[in-house]
Amino acid sequence: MSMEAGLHGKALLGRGDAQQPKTGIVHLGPGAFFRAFNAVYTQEAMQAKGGDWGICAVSLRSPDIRDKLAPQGFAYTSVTLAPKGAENAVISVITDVLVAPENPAQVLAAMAGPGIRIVSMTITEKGYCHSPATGELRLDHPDIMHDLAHPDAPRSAPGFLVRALAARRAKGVAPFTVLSCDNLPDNGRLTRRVVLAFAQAADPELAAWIAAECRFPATMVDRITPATTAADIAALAQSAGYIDRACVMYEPFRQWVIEDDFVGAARPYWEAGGAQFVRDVAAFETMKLRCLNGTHSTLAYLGYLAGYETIAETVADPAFARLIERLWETEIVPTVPPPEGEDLPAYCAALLARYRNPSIRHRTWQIAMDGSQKLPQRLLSTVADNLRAGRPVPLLALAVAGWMRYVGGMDEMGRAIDVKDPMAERLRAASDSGSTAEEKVAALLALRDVFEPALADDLRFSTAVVAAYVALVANGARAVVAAA
Ligand code: CS2
Repeated sequence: MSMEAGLHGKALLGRGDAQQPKTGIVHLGPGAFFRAFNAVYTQEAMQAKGGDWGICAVSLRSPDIRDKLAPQGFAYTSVTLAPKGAENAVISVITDVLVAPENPAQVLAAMAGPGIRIVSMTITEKGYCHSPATGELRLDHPDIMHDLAHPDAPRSAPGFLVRALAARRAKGVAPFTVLSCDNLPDNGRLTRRVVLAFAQAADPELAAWIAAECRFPATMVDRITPATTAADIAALAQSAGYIDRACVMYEPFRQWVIEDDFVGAARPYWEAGGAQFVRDVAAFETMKLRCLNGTHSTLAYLGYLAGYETIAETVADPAFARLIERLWETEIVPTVPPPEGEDLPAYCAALLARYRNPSIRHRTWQIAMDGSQKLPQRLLSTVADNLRAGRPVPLLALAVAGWMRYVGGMDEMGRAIDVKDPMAERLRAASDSGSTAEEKVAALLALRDVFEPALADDLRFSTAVVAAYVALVANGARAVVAAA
């Protein structure tokens, strides 16, 4: 039976009589994670305490999600894949979806509206247009160069934020809070830095106003949410009896830690869904980026090379489960100061159980995307901390070597890998420029947007990466992981 046949004769989900809330949030990046996380928390907040927190979602790239959500009145189903079975909820907090490339002026007008108090973002690492190794805005980024030259028709998130803030300032309207919900270290401060650098280049007085008036709280976000597939849509049609092309499916676990620093203290009551408001998010972010995302990326590269399609399949192989348990114990947890109320060994044990959830089909290939943007905060800062403390890093070096093999573009069977990364061409060229393992590793370590000089030049690290790379080529990822 084809996927479409399973949908035959079923009606499309609609909003029913769910009342359209007033819009208080513009959200950049309406992907699966936003629909599984921010929107769900916001619906729960409004159910608990009300407030005008409807969300106008903005896609900075494709019309895809708008085209799926609009015929459904912007309602969709969120599906929690709990071990005891799926739980569905219809989420109806989205009031509109705008597609920036179609009409950037409309997006700017929405962001400048006085009813908007928060602009939140899930635009992934590369959406910040920064250099991943340093966290600085790249003024030579093509979208940033474009946006500085064409301020009324931006393409990038920094371009939209700064232009919309300029419009508010000109009208005498208070700024909105900028809420980054991406997996970046100290994401609030990073966002502030990027926005101020852009504003400084455009209009220094505006930059001073933003620095004084705007707020950029840091957040730690966590919920494993694979991309929605045609099979997910068909399964929901089977069980719920309607078609929902914008449904999302995710694990039961969720954690949202937020720095409570909003312009005019205006925000939804996200506590209703369990959000934790704290003074210092950095410790939570470091724990999550290093313990979760660090091992996720490790499993993605090495698991993909070993021929595994999903994370659950990868950790069902005891050699891989042991690898990440040892990685946590010997090279990750020793670098993570425990955040208040968190027990790191228990946190890591719970992570392994989350990875094992068989209902979550999270593809290694999906997590392997954009490694150049992810490695610094997921693996490399952990490496640097260990080296500073005089500890060796054989397993982190293996993870980095796995990434290097992966971005070389050829799997262990000699088949091409579809490497998705904004630096894919440069990575491939660096890998191809060397003929030996040493030369390939050296060429990749020389990429300054990924590796800081102090790390690239540290022989304890580079020799470990070369050794792991040689072993991966000679024996294959499965055997190397089993021997590690
Ligand atoms: C994953 C994350 O795709 C990836 O790179 O590591 O999206 C991960 O699933 C989330 O951060 C979990 O909260």
